[in-house]
Amino acid sequence: MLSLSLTGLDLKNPLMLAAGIMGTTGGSLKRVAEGGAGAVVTKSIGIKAKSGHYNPSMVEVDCGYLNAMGLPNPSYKNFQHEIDIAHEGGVPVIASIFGASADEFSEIAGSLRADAFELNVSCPHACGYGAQVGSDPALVEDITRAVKNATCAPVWVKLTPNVTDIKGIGLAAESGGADAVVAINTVRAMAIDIESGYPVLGNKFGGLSGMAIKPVAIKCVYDLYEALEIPVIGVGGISDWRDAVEFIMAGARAVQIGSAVGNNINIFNDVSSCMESFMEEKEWTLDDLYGTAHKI
Ligand code: RRO
Repeated sequence: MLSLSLTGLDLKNPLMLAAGIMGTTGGSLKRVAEGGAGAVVTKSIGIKAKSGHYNPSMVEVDCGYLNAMGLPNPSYKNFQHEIDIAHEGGVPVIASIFGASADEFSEIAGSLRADAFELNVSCPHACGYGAQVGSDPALVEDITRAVKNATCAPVWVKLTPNVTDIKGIGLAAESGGADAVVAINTVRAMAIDIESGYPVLGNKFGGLSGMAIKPVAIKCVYDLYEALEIPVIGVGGISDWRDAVEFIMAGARAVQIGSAVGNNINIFNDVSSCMESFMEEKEWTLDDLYGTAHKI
């Protein structure tokens, strides 16, 4: 009932693990796959190994989490083995990758074997990477085209909400040949400790995830659905099945869950079984839910 084909991948359900959560080792990705996810996305992987920003790099705030991990990763040169282990979970494994240029992105995509690539042009606190490249439509188009030329796997582009016009960036990804866009990465944010007056995060500022950002993400998905031909994958603050349904009604073909996995590793099984009961009761299919909010 929940199965679908997305950019040529067969998924048993439209629920995926978002990049950045439990995605650095094959063992943790496999564990999430076994907990019912339709696909899993790795932590973002770059050219060189990076240890990330100074701690504290993740803190809980009202209705969410603030992070400035700083793209810690082991380099693509040490990562294929983790993807291969993750595959034992029996669902598609998507490699999230980042780079400073089209050449860096295509070097990684041309070397790793994964079921799809998710291009991270949206991390809000990465000097020379992420949103710094992903706020320029021309660069997004070039990077997407270069990766499409480097791999036969589907290419998804993960967008930042920290721009005036997310549709323009989505259209640039589509022009570059993207098979889908993913919206949204974290929202640029900050917290200050009032005892000391110091910013809480080691990096001073970071990205907000979790329930607080869901309405921001819903609006981005809604706008992208209207502007683009390619599928939109929704992410941002999903914590239960109702949120997943809301994203699909806004125009998401599939959704990703990140922060909420920290509280419940079996959230994918929970969300899919509740979604199925709801759809059975309403006699609705995924296609009936898809984009409903645009039809009124
Ligand atoms: O590693 C991070 O600090 C990070 C990344 Br790559 C991202 O895409 N989004 C985010 O909030 N943090």
